[in-house]
Amino acid sequence: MNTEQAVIEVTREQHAAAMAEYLREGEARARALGNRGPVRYDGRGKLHPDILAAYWAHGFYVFEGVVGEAELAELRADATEMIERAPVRKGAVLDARGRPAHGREFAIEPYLLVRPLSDPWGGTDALGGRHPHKMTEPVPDPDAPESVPYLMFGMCQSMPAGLRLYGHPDLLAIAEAINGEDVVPYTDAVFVKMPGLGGSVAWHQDGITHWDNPNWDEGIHGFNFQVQLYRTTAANGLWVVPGTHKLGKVDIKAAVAANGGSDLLPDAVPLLCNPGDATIVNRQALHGSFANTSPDPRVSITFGFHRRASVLNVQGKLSIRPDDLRWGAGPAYDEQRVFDRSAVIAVAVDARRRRFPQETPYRYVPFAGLEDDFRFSEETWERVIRDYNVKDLAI
Ligand SMILES: O=C(O)CCC(=O)C(=O)O
Repeated sequence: MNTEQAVIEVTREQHAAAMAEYLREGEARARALGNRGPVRYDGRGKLHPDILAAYWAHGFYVFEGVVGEAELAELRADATEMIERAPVRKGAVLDARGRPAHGREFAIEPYLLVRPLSDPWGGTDALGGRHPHKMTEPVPDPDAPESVPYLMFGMCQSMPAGLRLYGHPDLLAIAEAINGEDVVPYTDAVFVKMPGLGGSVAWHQDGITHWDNPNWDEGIHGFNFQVQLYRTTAANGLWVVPGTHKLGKVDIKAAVAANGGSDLLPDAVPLLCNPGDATIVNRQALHGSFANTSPDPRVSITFGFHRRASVLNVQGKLSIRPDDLRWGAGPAYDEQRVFDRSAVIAVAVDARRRRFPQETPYRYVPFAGLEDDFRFSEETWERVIRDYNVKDLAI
């Protein structure tokens, strides 16, 4: 646990008021960057090079209007159901209404619950110690629950609309443009930031494996999508420090110290989205989010992709399981593991084809010719989807 930082008690209202000017300035910086717009393709049907250039310049991009109304409604319904079926507290088998909590049968616990407005990782050695500074933790209102959902894992098995989103042709085309046509998946998690309750995510860079790799470059740790189910604001949204994906490992403690100990980092910008927008954030970019003392919810469906070369025969150093956030324990990811985890994409593409027959399905090159073995069915759900996240490719 962090022992060095002084703890200053602020109420939810004081926290929101103290952030107001920083939020306004961050919004203005974000709008000036110009790295946002609808998904666009070039004449060959590949992601437009201007978009890629903006992504590599800033380390993130906001794609507007990726998910339509009907799909958004299905995603919201599934996410709401999953939130409501969370165990009432860690280790409980019932939800807040006394019903059986969701997902007790899965190999990986689907929920990470936290104390309202808390920062569970800052200043701890969780997740390879990648969050060295503890964020401000406002005191929750007296009527706040004991714990709230913070992360929900395994959307492809817990949310039918989540599996279909995983096969979205535009999102997979973007993943291919960044990581190559043999792109492989990483993990997924839904970040839940309930109004006045949601916890913070301390400043960090995601990757922990390749910093000393002689072949290190700006894309070696991949990127994460976030698909937003509600409008995101400077107060509840994810913040990124543009360009930091190029810098190697950032000394986060020093950056906060140079900012007078404040976690309101001066150059950061918020990801401002409407419902249905999708962002990409380079996993090497310095990013984080504040306790949600605002009145607006955020539910961000987050899932990442890697270059195949970044994971194949590489030891998985990052443990992202809610009950085991240490690092360094995993075996090297062999061909079979990469194939098995990638098969989720193949099944997702078919699940999506059935729901949205008017779309042109994404053609996932590693499974070309194998489509019939990975049609969406009860059999593939059991073989490929159930407990797929045990095979996540985390680096
Ligand atoms: O959405 C957030 O608040 C945190 C997201 C994050 O840290 C990530 O995607 O790696």
